[in-house]
Amino acid sequence: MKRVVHLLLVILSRLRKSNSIEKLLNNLLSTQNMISIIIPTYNEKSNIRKLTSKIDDIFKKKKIKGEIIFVDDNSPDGTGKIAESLSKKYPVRVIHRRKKLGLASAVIEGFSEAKGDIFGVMDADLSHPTDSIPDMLNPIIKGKADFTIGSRYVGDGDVVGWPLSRKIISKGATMLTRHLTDVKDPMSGFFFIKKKVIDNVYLSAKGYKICLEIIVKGNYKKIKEVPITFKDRHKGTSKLNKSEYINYLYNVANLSLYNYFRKKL
Ligand SMILES: Nc1nc2c(ncn2[C@@H]2O[C@H](COP(=O)(O)OP(=O)(O)OP(=O)(O)O)[C@@H](O)[C@H]2O)c(=O)[nH]1
Ligand SMILES: [Mg+2]
Repeated sequence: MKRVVHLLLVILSRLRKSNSIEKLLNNLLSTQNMISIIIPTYNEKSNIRKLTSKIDDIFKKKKIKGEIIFVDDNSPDGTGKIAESLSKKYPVRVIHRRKKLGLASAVIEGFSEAKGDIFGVMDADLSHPTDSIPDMLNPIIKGKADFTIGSRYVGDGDVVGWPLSRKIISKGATMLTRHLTDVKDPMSGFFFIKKKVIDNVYLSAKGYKICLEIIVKGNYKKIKEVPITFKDRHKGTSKLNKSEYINYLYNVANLSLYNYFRKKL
């Protein structure tokens, strides 16, 4: 018995010396219900101030412990510097990358730096309604879903300001995912997940539609789509180009193969 007690004391004193217990406790306290919102940016200087202040308002109003992580790809318009200056006033961190490396890889890099236990992703161009953040977080916090998606295609969800051609392309691209998921808006760029949804999940970091990849590969029991009104960007220019459409087709093909072989195994 004496020996066991002695052994325990030795282990405890070692742990204390290495600060492991404190670190463990600190980690548990600091990450409890903390929300990390990842926002990829490329040339969004006219949008990020307003976006940050709107998200911060929500954090304060709803007493959310949250952080915003901008992942900027060395935007020529100086978005990175502005984001850095916002970090003095708001709970903002900035990841600066050396060049334009793509939206999906920016989000993945944001995930790897995030401190929260719930991760959110949204665009910087004010297309996604910050007012919907609480509605998207609630089901996750209450344990009713592990994954919520801001959806243009359920209930009162809507798109404002898109020309007919863009609507048709979006609907067509969504139809191509029907064999992969029942989610009505799997191409949404606005979603929240519990951290564990992507634990040990390899995300390819290619292309534009990271939400679809997480739907196919993630660890979750329940997804909930929350209706949102998506507004086309007012300021800045779109980064969506022809090569992204081709990339998208390539990604859907890849995910289809992934799904096929997973079911076979
Ligand atoms: N870090 C990083 N962010 C990007 C990159 N491409 C796009 N983004 C950001 O990703 C988000 C979505 O890009 P958007 O250009 O708005 O794409 P979209 O919403 O499909 O198209 P529009 O709203 O019509 O412009 C925005 O916040 C962009 O600034 C990139 O290569 N790197
Ligand atoms: Mg946009």
